[in-house]
Amino acid sequence: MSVSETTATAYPNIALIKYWGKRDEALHLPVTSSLSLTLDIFATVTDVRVADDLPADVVTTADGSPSRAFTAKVVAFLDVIRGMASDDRRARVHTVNTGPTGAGLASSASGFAALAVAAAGAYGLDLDRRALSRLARRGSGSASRSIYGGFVQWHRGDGLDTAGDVSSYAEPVDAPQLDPALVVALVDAGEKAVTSREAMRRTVETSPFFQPWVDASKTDLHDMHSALAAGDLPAVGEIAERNALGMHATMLGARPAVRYFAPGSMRVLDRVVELRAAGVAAYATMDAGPNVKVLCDRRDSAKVAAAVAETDETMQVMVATPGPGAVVGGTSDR
Ligand code: 2P0
Repeated sequence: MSVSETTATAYPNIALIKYWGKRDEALHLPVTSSLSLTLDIFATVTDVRVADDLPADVVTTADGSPSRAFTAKVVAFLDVIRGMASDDRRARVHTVNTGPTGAGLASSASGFAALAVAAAGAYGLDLDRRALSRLARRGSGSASRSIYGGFVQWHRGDGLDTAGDVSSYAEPVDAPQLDPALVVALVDAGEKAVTSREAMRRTVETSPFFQPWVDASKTDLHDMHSALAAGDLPAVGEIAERNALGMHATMLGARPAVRYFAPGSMRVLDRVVELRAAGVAAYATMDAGPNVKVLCDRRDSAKVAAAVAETDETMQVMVATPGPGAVVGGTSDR
Protein backbone atom coordinates (compact mmCIF):
# COMPACT_ATOMS: atom_id res chain seq x y z
CA MET A 1 0.00 0.00 0.00
CA SER A 2 1.31 3.47 -0.78
CA VAL A 3 0.91 6.06 1.96
CA SER A 4 2.34 9.54 2.27
CA GLU A 5 1.77 12.06 5.03
CA THR A 6 2.65 15.71 5.72
CA THR A 7 1.78 18.02 8.62
CA ALA A 8 1.83 21.81 8.28
CA THR A 9 1.29 24.85 10.50
CA ALA A 10 -0.06 28.26 9.46
CA TYR A 11 -1.21 31.42 11.22
CA PRO A 12 -4.12 33.74 10.49
CA ASN A 13 -3.65 37.16 9.01
CA ILE A 14 -5.62 40.34 9.53
CA ALA A 15 -6.04 42.61 6.52
CA LEU A 16 -5.17 46.30 6.88
CA ILE A 17 -6.40 46.83 3.31
CA LYS A 18 -9.32 44.46 2.96
CA TYR A 19 -10.27 41.82 0.42
CA TRP A 20 -14.01 42.18 -0.12
CA GLY A 21 -15.50 41.04 -3.41
CA LYS A 22 -14.57 38.56 -6.13
CA ARG A 23 -14.39 39.03 -9.88
CA ASP A 24 -14.32 35.23 -10.29
CA GLU A 25 -16.11 33.08 -7.72
CA ALA A 26 -14.60 29.75 -8.73
CA LEU A 27 -10.94 30.79 -8.77
CA HIS A 28 -11.32 33.31 -5.91
CA LEU A 29 -9.97 36.17 -8.00
CA PRO A 30 -10.49 39.37 -5.99
CA VAL A 31 -11.76 42.72 -7.21
CA THR A 32 -9.05 44.56 -5.27
CA SER A 33 -5.53 43.87 -4.04
CA SER A 34 -5.26 43.58 -0.25
CA LEU A 35 -2.54 43.87 2.39
CA SER A 36 -2.33 42.09 5.73
CA LEU A 37 -0.31 41.28 8.82
CA THR A 38 0.23 37.61 9.69
CA LEU A 39 -0.21 37.00 13.43
CA ASP A 40 1.66 34.82 15.93
CA ILE A 41 -1.51 33.50 17.66
CA PHE A 42 -4.35 31.10 16.72
CA ALA A 43 -2.27 28.69 14.62
CA THR A 44 -3.89 25.93 12.60
CA VAL A 45 -2.08 22.58 12.40
CA THR A 46 -3.22 20.25 9.65
CA ASP A 47 -2.15 16.73 8.82
CA VAL A 48 -2.84 15.15 5.42
CA ARG A 49 -2.40 11.42 4.90
CA VAL A 50 -2.84 10.11 1.38
CA ALA A 51 -3.49 6.38 0.96
CA ASP A 52 -4.61 4.23 -1.96
CA ASP A 53 -6.99 2.12 0.16
CA LEU A 54 -9.30 5.03 1.12
CA PRO A 55 -12.67 4.98 -0.68
CA ALA A 56 -13.36 8.66 0.11
CA ASP A 57 -11.77 11.68 1.76
CA VAL A 58 -12.16 11.78 5.55
CA VAL A 59 -12.03 15.13 7.36
CA THR A 60 -11.78 15.41 11.15
CA THR A 61 -11.16 18.25 13.58
CA ALA A 62 -10.12 18.39 17.24
CA ASP A 63 -13.75 18.36 18.35
CA GLY A 64 -14.84 15.51 16.09
CA SER A 65 -16.58 15.76 12.74
CA PRO A 66 -16.81 19.15 11.03
CA SER A 67 -19.91 20.51 9.27
CA ARG A 68 -20.83 19.21 5.84
CA ALA A 69 -20.08 22.60 4.33
CA PHE A 70 -16.57 22.59 5.78
CA THR A 71 -15.91 19.04 4.57
CA ALA A 72 -17.20 19.92 1.09
CA LYS A 73 -14.77 22.87 0.88
CA VAL A 74 -11.85 20.66 1.91
CA VAL A 75 -12.79 17.94 -0.60
CA ALA A 76 -13.14 20.52 -3.40
CA PHE A 77 -9.69 21.85 -2.49
CA LEU A 78 -8.18 18.33 -2.50
CA ASP A 79 -9.72 17.85 -5.96
CA VAL A 80 -7.71 20.84 -7.19
CA ILE A 81 -4.52 19.30 -5.80
CA ARG A 82 -5.32 15.85 -7.20
CA GLY A 83 -5.77 17.47 -10.61
CA MET A 84 -2.38 19.20 -10.33
CA ALA A 85 -0.66 16.02 -9.12
CA SER A 86 -2.51 13.64 -11.51
CA ASP A 87 -3.13 11.49 -8.45
CA ASP A 88 -6.59 10.10 -7.70
CA ARG A 89 -5.90 8.82 -4.20
CA ARG A 90 -8.15 10.01 -1.39
CA ALA A 91 -6.89 11.56 1.84
CA ARG A 92 -7.46 11.70 5.56
CA VAL A 93 -7.31 15.31 6.76
CA HIS A 94 -7.08 16.17 10.44
CA THR A 95 -7.06 19.82 11.37
CA VAL A 96 -6.68 21.54 14.72
CA ASN A 97 -7.52 25.20 15.03
CA THR A 98 -6.34 26.97 18.17
CA GLY A 99 -8.53 30.06 17.61
CA PRO A 100 -12.32 30.48 17.34
CA THR A 101 -13.68 29.22 14.00
CA GLY A 102 -15.97 31.35 11.81
CA ALA A 103 -15.88 34.33 14.16
CA GLY A 104 -14.11 36.75 11.86
CA LEU A 105 -10.71 35.77 13.20
CA ALA A 106 -9.35 34.48 9.92
CA SER A 107 -9.63 30.76 10.68
CA SER A 108 -10.15 30.05 6.98
CA ALA A 109 -6.90 31.88 6.17
CA SER A 110 -4.75 29.80 8.52
CA GLY A 111 -6.82 26.70 7.71
CA PHE A 112 -6.38 26.72 3.95
CA ALA A 113 -2.76 27.89 4.13
CA ALA A 114 -1.94 24.93 6.39
CA LEU A 115 -3.97 22.59 4.17
CA ALA A 116 -2.25 23.83 1.01
CA VAL A 117 1.21 23.19 2.44
CA ALA A 118 0.29 19.82 3.99
CA ALA A 119 -1.65 18.52 0.98
CA ALA A 120 0.97 19.69 -1.53
CA GLY A 121 3.54 17.75 0.52
CA ALA A 122 1.43 14.64 0.89
CA TYR A 123 0.62 14.54 -2.86
CA GLY A 124 4.29 15.07 -3.73
CA LEU A 125 3.92 18.48 -5.39
CA ASP A 126 7.10 20.54 -5.27
CA LEU A 127 5.73 24.09 -5.17
CA ASP A 128 7.52 27.34 -4.45
CA ARG A 129 5.98 29.95 -2.13
CA ARG A 130 4.26 31.82 -4.93
CA ALA A 131 2.65 28.63 -6.25
CA LEU A 132 1.59 27.71 -2.71
CA SER A 133 0.03 31.17 -2.32
CA ARG A 134 -1.97 30.70 -5.55
CA LEU A 135 -3.00 27.25 -4.40
CA ALA A 136 -4.08 28.42 -0.91
CA ARG A 137 -6.16 31.13 -2.64
CA ARG A 138 -8.23 28.39 -4.29
CA GLY A 139 -9.34 27.27 -0.80
CA SER A 140 -10.02 30.72 0.62
CA GLY A 141 -8.90 34.04 -0.82
CA SER A 142 -7.31 35.35 2.37
CA ALA A 143 -5.32 32.10 2.78
CA SER A 144 -3.06 33.23 -0.08
CA ARG A 145 -1.62 35.80 2.37
CA SER A 146 -0.99 33.37 5.27
CA ILE A 147 1.68 31.56 3.24
CA TYR A 148 3.99 34.44 4.25
CA GLY A 149 4.82 36.00 7.61
CA GLY A 150 4.70 39.69 8.55
CA PHE A 151 3.18 42.26 6.20
CA VAL A 152 1.91 40.70 2.98
CA GLN A 153 0.24 41.99 -0.18
CA TRP A 154 -2.10 39.81 -2.23
CA HIS A 155 -2.12 41.06 -5.82
CA ARG A 156 -5.51 41.06 -7.49
CA GLY A 157 -3.81 40.06 -10.75
CA ASP A 158 -5.08 40.77 -14.24
CA GLY A 159 -7.71 39.09 -16.34
CA LEU A 160 -9.76 35.96 -15.77
CA ASP A 161 -9.25 32.20 -16.12
CA THR A 162 -5.60 31.15 -16.43
CA ALA A 163 -4.27 34.70 -16.77
CA GLY A 164 -6.10 35.73 -13.60
CA ASP A 165 -5.05 32.60 -11.74
CA VAL A 166 -1.38 32.96 -12.59
CA SER A 167 -1.19 36.66 -11.69
CA SER A 168 -3.13 36.58 -8.40
CA TYR A 169 -0.81 35.62 -5.53
CA ALA A 170 0.63 37.14 -2.39
CA GLU A 171 4.15 38.27 -1.50
CA PRO A 172 5.81 39.83 1.53
CA VAL A 173 6.13 43.58 2.05
CA ASP A 174 9.05 45.03 4.02
CA ALA A 175 8.42 47.41 6.90
CA PRO A 176 11.66 47.12 8.88
CA GLN A 177 11.10 50.16 11.08
CA LEU A 178 7.76 49.03 12.45
CA ASP A 179 7.28 46.99 15.62
CA PRO A 180 3.51 46.55 15.63
CA ALA A 181 1.02 44.64 17.76
CA LEU A 182 -2.60 43.75 17.07
CA VAL A 183 -4.77 43.66 20.17
CA VAL A 184 -7.72 41.34 19.54
CA ALA A 185 -10.85 42.19 21.55
CA LEU A 186 -13.21 39.24 21.56
CA VAL A 187 -16.74 40.51 22.07
CA ASP A 188 -18.52 37.48 20.65
CA ALA A 189 -16.94 34.11 19.82
CA GLY A 190 -20.02 32.62 18.14
CA GLU A 191 -20.15 31.71 14.45
CA LYS A 192 -21.26 34.51 12.18
CA ALA A 193 -24.87 34.65 10.93
CA VAL A 194 -23.84 35.35 7.32
CA THR A 195 -20.70 33.73 5.93
CA SER A 196 -18.16 36.12 4.47
CA ARG A 197 -18.51 34.36 1.13
CA GLU A 198 -22.26 35.06 0.96
CA ALA A 199 -21.83 38.58 2.38
CA MET A 200 -19.19 39.42 -0.22
CA ARG A 201 -21.37 38.17 -3.06
CA ARG A 202 -24.38 40.15 -1.84
CA THR A 203 -22.28 43.30 -1.47
CA VAL A 204 -20.83 43.05 -4.97
CA GLU A 205 -24.24 42.38 -6.51
CA THR A 206 -26.39 44.88 -4.63
CA SER A 207 -24.46 47.58 -2.75
CA PRO A 208 -24.34 51.01 -4.43
CA PHE A 209 -21.36 51.78 -2.17
CA PHE A 210 -19.21 48.91 -3.43
CA GLN A 211 -17.58 50.60 -6.44
CA PRO A 212 -16.69 53.80 -4.52
CA TRP A 213 -14.96 51.65 -1.90
CA VAL A 214 -13.06 49.76 -4.63
CA ASP A 215 -11.84 53.10 -6.00
CA ALA A 216 -10.88 54.35 -2.51
CA SER A 217 -9.11 51.08 -1.77
CA LYS A 218 -6.65 51.66 -4.63
CA THR A 219 -5.63 54.96 -3.04
CA ASP A 220 -5.52 53.30 0.40
CA LEU A 221 -3.15 50.61 -0.89
CA HIS A 222 -0.87 53.17 -2.50
CA ASP A 223 -0.80 55.28 0.67
CA MET A 224 -0.28 52.17 2.80
CA HIS A 225 2.90 51.28 0.93
CA SER A 226 4.28 54.77 1.57
CA ALA A 227 3.35 54.57 5.26
CA LEU A 228 4.93 51.11 5.68
CA ALA A 229 8.10 52.17 3.90
CA ALA A 230 8.32 55.27 6.12
CA GLY A 231 7.67 53.23 9.29
CA ASP A 232 4.82 55.62 10.08
CA LEU A 233 2.50 53.64 12.37
CA PRO A 234 -0.13 56.40 12.82
CA ALA A 235 -0.44 56.67 9.03
CA VAL A 236 -0.65 52.87 8.67
CA GLY A 237 -3.36 52.79 11.33
CA GLU A 238 -5.40 55.65 9.89
CA ILE A 239 -5.41 54.07 6.43
CA ALA A 240 -6.30 50.64 7.85
CA GLU A 241 -9.17 52.03 9.93
CA ARG A 242 -10.70 54.01 7.07
CA ASN A 243 -10.39 51.05 4.71
CA ALA A 244 -12.09 48.67 7.16
CA LEU A 245 -14.92 51.03 8.07
CA GLY A 246 -15.43 51.71 4.37
CA MET A 247 -15.71 47.97 3.73
CA HIS A 248 -18.37 47.71 6.43
CA ALA A 249 -20.19 50.66 4.85
CA THR A 250 -20.40 48.71 1.58
CA MET A 251 -22.02 45.83 3.47
CA LEU A 252 -24.49 48.11 5.24
CA GLY A 253 -25.49 49.28 1.77
CA ALA A 254 -26.17 45.73 0.53
CA ARG A 255 -29.76 44.60 0.04
CA PRO A 256 -30.57 43.11 2.46
CA ALA A 257 -27.89 44.76 4.60
CA VAL A 258 -25.07 42.74 6.15
CA ARG A 259 -24.17 44.03 9.61
CA TYR A 260 -21.37 42.49 11.65
CA PHE A 261 -21.25 45.21 14.30
CA ALA A 262 -22.47 44.17 17.75
CA PRO A 263 -22.92 46.45 20.78
CA GLY A 264 -19.55 45.28 22.08
CA SER A 265 -17.87 46.24 18.79
CA MET A 266 -19.12 49.81 19.18
CA ARG A 267 -17.88 49.99 22.75
CA VAL A 268 -14.38 48.91 21.70
CA LEU A 269 -14.39 51.35 18.77
CA ASP A 270 -15.26 54.10 21.29
CA ARG A 271 -12.33 53.04 23.50
CA VAL A 272 -9.99 53.31 20.51
CA VAL A 273 -11.13 56.88 19.85
CA GLU A 274 -10.59 57.69 23.54
CA LEU A 275 -7.12 56.15 23.45
CA ARG A 276 -6.19 58.38 20.52
CA ALA A 277 -7.57 61.43 22.31
CA ALA A 278 -5.26 60.48 25.20
CA GLY A 279 -2.28 60.40 22.83
CA VAL A 280 -1.97 56.64 22.20
CA ALA A 281 -1.60 55.68 18.52
CA ALA A 282 -4.30 52.97 18.33
CA TYR A 283 -6.41 52.14 15.27
CA ALA A 284 -9.25 49.69 14.80
CA THR A 285 -10.00 47.17 12.10
CA MET A 286 -12.86 44.66 11.83
CA ASP A 287 -13.55 41.71 9.56
CA ALA A 288 -16.59 39.56 8.85
CA GLY A 289 -17.56 39.39 12.51
CA PRO A 290 -18.09 41.61 15.57
CA ASN A 291 -14.61 41.28 17.09
CA VAL A 292 -12.31 44.28 16.92
CA LYS A 293 -8.57 44.23 16.30
CA VAL A 294 -6.56 47.25 17.40
CA LEU A 295 -3.29 48.10 15.70
CA CYS A 296 -0.69 49.83 17.84
CA ASP A 297 3.01 49.91 18.56
CA ARG A 298 4.17 46.87 20.55
CA ARG A 299 5.25 49.22 23.37
CA ASP A 300 1.66 50.44 23.75
CA SER A 301 0.03 47.00 23.54
CA ALA A 302 -0.43 46.49 27.31
CA LYS A 303 -2.06 49.91 27.67
CA VAL A 304 -4.34 49.26 24.68
CA ALA A 305 -5.22 45.76 25.93
CA ALA A 306 -6.15 47.15 29.37
CA ALA A 307 -8.31 49.89 27.82
CA VAL A 308 -10.33 47.57 25.55
CA ALA A 309 -10.69 45.01 28.36
CA GLU A 310 -12.58 47.59 30.44
CA THR A 311 -15.81 47.42 28.46
CA ASP A 312 -18.51 45.08 29.83
CA GLU A 313 -18.91 43.27 26.52
CA THR A 314 -15.24 42.37 26.01
CA MET A 315 -14.88 38.68 26.90
CA GLN A 316 -11.21 38.20 26.19
CA VAL A 317 -8.26 40.23 24.97
CA MET A 318 -5.23 38.77 23.22
CA VAL A 319 -2.11 40.55 22.05
CA ALA A 320 -0.65 39.35 18.76
CA THR A 321 2.60 40.42 17.13
CA PRO A 322 3.85 39.58 13.61
CA GLY A 323 3.92 35.85 13.02
CA PRO A 324 5.63 33.50 10.53
CA GLY A 325 4.54 32.07 7.21
CA ALA A 326 3.15 28.58 6.71
CA VAL A 327 5.62 25.75 7.23
CA VAL A 328 5.85 21.97 7.13
CA GLY A 329 5.79 20.60 10.66
CA GLY A 330 3.75 20.79 13.85
CA THR A 331 1.69 18.37 15.90
CA SER A 332 -2.01 17.91 15.25
CA ASP A 333 -2.37 15.09 17.86
CA ARG A 334 -4.53 12.95 15.66
C1 2P0 B 1 -9.85 39.97 4.46
N1 2P0 B 1 -12.06 38.89 4.82
O1 2P0 B 1 -9.20 40.66 3.67
C2 2P0 B 1 -11.36 40.06 4.38
C3 2P0 B 1 -11.89 41.18 5.21
C4 2P0 B 1 -13.10 39.21 5.76
C5 2P0 B 1 -13.15 40.68 5.83
O2 2P0 B 1 -10.92 37.54 3.53
O3 2P0 B 1 -14.70 33.42 -0.02
O4 2P0 B 1 -12.67 33.53 4.01
O5 2P0 B 1 -13.01 31.99 1.12
O6 2P0 B 1 -12.28 33.77 -0.50
O7 2P0 B 1 -10.95 34.65 2.53
C6 2P0 B 1 -12.72 36.55 4.59
O8 2P0 B 1 -12.98 35.92 3.40
O9 2P0 B 1 -13.30 34.38 1.71
C7 2P0 B 1 -11.85 37.69 4.28
P1 2P0 B 1 -13.33 33.33 0.51
P2 2P0 B 1 -12.36 34.52 2.94
O10 2P0 B 1 -9.30 39.27 5.33
